[in-house]
Amino acid sequence: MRVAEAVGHHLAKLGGEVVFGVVGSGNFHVTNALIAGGARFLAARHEGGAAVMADAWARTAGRPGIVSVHQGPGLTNAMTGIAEAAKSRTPLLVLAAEAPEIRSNFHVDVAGLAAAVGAEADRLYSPASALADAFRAYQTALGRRTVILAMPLNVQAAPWQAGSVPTAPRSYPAAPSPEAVTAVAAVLRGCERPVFIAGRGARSPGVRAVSRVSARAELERLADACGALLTTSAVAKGLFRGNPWDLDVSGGFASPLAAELITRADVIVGWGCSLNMWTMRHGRLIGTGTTLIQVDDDASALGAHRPVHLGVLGDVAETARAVADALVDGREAGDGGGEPESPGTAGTRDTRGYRSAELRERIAREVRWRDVPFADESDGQRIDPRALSIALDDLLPAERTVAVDSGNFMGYPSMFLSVPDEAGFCFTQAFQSIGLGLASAIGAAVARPERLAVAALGDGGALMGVSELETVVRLGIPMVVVVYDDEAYGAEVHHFGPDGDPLDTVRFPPADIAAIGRGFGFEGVTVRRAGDLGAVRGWLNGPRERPLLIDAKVTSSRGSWWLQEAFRGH
Ligand SMILES: Cc1ncc(C[n+]2csc(CCOP(=O)(O)OP(=O)(O)O)c2C)c(N)n1
Ligand SMILES: [Mg+2]
Repeated sequence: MRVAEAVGHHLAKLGGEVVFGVVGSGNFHVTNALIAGGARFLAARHEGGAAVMADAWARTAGRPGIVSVHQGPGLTNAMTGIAEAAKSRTPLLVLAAEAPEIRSNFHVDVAGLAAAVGAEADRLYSPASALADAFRAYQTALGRRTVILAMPLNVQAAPWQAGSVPTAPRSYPAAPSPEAVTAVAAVLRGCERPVFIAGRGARSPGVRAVSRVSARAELERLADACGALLTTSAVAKGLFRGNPWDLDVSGGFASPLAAELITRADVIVGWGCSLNMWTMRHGRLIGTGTTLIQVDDDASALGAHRPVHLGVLGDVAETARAVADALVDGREAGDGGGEPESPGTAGTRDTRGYRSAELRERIAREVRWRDVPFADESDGQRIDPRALSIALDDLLPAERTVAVDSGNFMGYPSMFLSVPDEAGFCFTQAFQSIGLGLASAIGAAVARPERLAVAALGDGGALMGVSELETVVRLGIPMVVVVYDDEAYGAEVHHFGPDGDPLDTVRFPPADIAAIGRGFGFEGVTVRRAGDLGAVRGWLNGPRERPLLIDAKVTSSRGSWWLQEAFRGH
């Protein structure tokens, strides 16, 4: 057996269940061995798409993703997706063939590429060490890292030499210190209007990246014990769906009521949340005099974006559990022993501070963007993106996965479409690249095939990632692709338009994107007014044999309000 085959078999055994990729000679054998070992292989049409699909699959499934690419251009094509995954701390293993000979056309500096985007680099060093090398790389990925494993062609082709194969070390969630638990409990005991902001670390906590369990139950129990309202960063949207105290997303996407309540908080606790400029609107969501606490299992995250009064190093779920124990019966961390309390037994403060009956009703009435009044600017030729999004929210089944590309339009689907839970929202925006939305929807759809995948794209992002339309059709995914088509790089138009700059470089003539979709095998509809959405209803009620592409010609008279936040950032 060649090393390539031994590595593929080994990775399949370690847990490689789905592999996305584009196969060339350098990753042919390793990919086939993964398949022979039981993994499912899904071919993308561009390595950028493959990397994003694997990232989105990992986020949605809550398990590490694998992507397999050819040497040289296979890897460089994948780099944007790898950068997105690395910045998002997605557990992702990139199997990258490598031409080790420096004069080869295919040679690239793999470690240099990895370092450039914040990914980890590892390598199959020799036939004797190859399995241990692959194992180490996989273990690194499990620790919420994106790892590029260079697989030199000569090592891959060598006969495999059986050697000892390490077994996985047991990892434990990081427990917070007893002093930190006492300090957080003391702040929460004394406050009146606490707000919890849950981020990526609450959605798929550190060592639990291998399972789908979020920290929702622990956070809700603690929130009940101290009377906190609940909100999330954009990437964790949906985490508290159904909780009456859920304010949905904090930051640029926050509704007026959510923003008001967050700003009036006397304590904000960020749970596995970086509290960055997006989530905190450059700090403007933090009221003067608000105590800011941050809990994270990564010490370097504490205080990285905002100065915090109290930074706690610890796993989100472990810390929330320990603080709730301390609040409920004065039990302090380390007491251990007793039976764990089930959620809901922590005693509630539904009458204190924020948790009044009036506010509960107000949240139910006002917190969703779609319930915020607006003047519909649809003009018969173009549909207002808010009206479009609300109509789609009504039409699409609740069991959906929404994936959103980047651009001026991005807030409309993010804010106006509800999602069933945190796995129902896939937001690959850490690198702020356009063109990732469609591949994100594919990866998420493969992870949750029972949910209707909805890819929300701008016309720019849609045409940038267009090759993966064929992948949707080939894989038979019954997806809805909705293109918010303003015939422009709207973000740039609204960025520079007010300064009177020429905009010819960022405006485009109309493109019949519905026809482009039909060319790939989609059902394609053009929507200019609400009445045109009947075709969408028809598709939803039909057999959904082909995926649906909606080219929505949207109004674009002004920049979106959340984009103003982005312009402050660069
Ligand atoms: C790969 C990449 N290239 C360029 C940009 C700069 N950029 C940000 S938004 C945007 C326009 C996107 O256009 P579209 O997808 O139509 O969305 P819209 O802004 O029009 O709503 C561009 C070019 C980027 N973020 N990523
Ligand atoms: Mg556009």
